[in-house]
Amino acid sequence: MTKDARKIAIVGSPNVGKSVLFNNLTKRYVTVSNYPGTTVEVARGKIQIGEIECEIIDTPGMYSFSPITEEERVARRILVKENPDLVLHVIDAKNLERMLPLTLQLIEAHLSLILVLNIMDEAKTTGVEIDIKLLEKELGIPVVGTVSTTGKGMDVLQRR
Ligand SMILES: Nc1nc2c(ncn2[C@@H]2O[C@H](COP(=O)(O)OP(=O)(O)O)[C@@H](O)[C@H]2O)c(=O)[nH]1
Ligand SMILES: [Mg+2]
Repeated sequence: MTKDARKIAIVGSPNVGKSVLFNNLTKRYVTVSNYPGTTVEVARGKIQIGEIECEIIDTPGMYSFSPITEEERVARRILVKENPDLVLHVIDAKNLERMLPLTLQLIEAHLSLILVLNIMDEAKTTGVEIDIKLLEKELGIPVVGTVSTTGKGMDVLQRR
């Protein structure tokens, strides 16, 4: 996240911990408002990364980059129209295979991406083992493991 990111968007399917991650990363200046012309709420906050103050956006849940629901349309519009410098794709590490297709769609859309494997605590207890280095190599993007409810991995994420 240390590259020249001025605008960061957090994306991913519902219930993967996007909002908990957002609240971890941004402690101040949070505003929640309806996305223009919709009833979908979007939270925006500020985050200080090194010298740079960035805007960070908690987008509505999306399963696919081809939108079906109003939430997905808003999430897509944020990615396409607001040109974030960095996108954090948050997934539930327990459901890696089910969630990777969206990662690939985001890569194909030429978005600058970090894959956040969240809920690593439950993944570990259910015996899921993920080779993060191998995944980074296969995908060609940074991959970080986190437990957003405890803050684990936030330091690593902010250094990427
Ligand atoms: N065990 C565990 N639970 C998590 C983690 N991150 C989020 N959660 C829980 O997952 C649920 C959904 O989180 P939320 O941030 O609302 O998901 P969102 O829909 O992606 O914004 C909440 O009950 C969180 O407490 C994590 O790393 N580990
Ligand atoms: Mg949320």
